Amino acid sequence: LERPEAGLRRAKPAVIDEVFASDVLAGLSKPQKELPCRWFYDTRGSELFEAITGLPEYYPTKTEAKILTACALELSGLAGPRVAMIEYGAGAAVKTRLLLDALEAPLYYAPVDISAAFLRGVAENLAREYPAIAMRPIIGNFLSDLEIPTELQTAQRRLGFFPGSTIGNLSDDEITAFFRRARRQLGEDGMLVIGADLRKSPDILIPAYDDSAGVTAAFNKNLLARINRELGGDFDLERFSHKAVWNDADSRIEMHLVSDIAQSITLLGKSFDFAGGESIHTENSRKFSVPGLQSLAEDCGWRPVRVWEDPQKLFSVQMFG
Ligand code: AVJ
Repeated sequence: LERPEAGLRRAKPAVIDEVFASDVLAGLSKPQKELPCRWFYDTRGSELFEAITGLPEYYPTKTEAKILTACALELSGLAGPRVAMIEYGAGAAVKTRLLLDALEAPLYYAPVDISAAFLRGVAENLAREYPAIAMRPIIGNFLSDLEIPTELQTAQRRLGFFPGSTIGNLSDDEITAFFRRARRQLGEDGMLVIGADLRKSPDILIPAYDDSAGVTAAFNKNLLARINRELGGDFDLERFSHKAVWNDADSRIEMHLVSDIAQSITLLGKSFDFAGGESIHTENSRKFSVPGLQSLAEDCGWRPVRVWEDPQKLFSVQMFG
């Protein structure tokens, strides 16, 4: 993908991503301004997320890895030999290896991602480490219909893997659409393993999304920096503040960027007004109860097979069949 030069600050870049532009213009035009969280992950955003996963306050990544380490052999026994593993929103390299190491003679690994370049890197690295597993990267959005290579049907079973609580970014409608598609793609005897964050005290949740080193704040604000870089915006990052709030009714952490003062910003020839204290809603990170996620899955033709949790019940790995 072509990326405009960082040096063209405040000037309209020569190359713009039309989808990004229309998402930003639409989101900033809503009464509650919002930006889709999938735009967090440019190069800088991906680096910042990587840094978040190592923060002492951010429990999800570490906890999920511990659970997967502990449950891998049992999971492998339930999945059986010679599976094709399909990873949705691929790139969780550490977790992928935990499963590939535990599975009995897996035949295929098929990571799904929108970035062809990223997928090439993932497949090349893993091919070296796992010469016996055929790599079949699938370019596409896991939220839309994907072509699953028919070759994968020759495996004993298809095993879907959706780690990292990415499911927490989705609405109920998106989750049920995902479950229904996954059922079609993985087949009636397919299985699905999902990493889902659990409901817990805001005393644990808030610091996880508003860390003392300010990395999550930088991650959130990078979205404005990206708009400046790629869409020629003039957001003053000093005049917006990161905020993480627990929305108990909807069982989710919300991230916002709050305008410290009344101000106007311009991008792509349009101007947007902010009242002092007005926010842009940038992310929902849902926290599930085990029965809550199970009932969504059951509505879409999946049966709960097994749930693994850490002793503190911070995070869950849930298997469906
Ligand atoms: C990558 C979506 C799982 O919701 O915890 C981390 C993203 N946002 N800190 C999450 C995120 C702020 C993360 N997910």
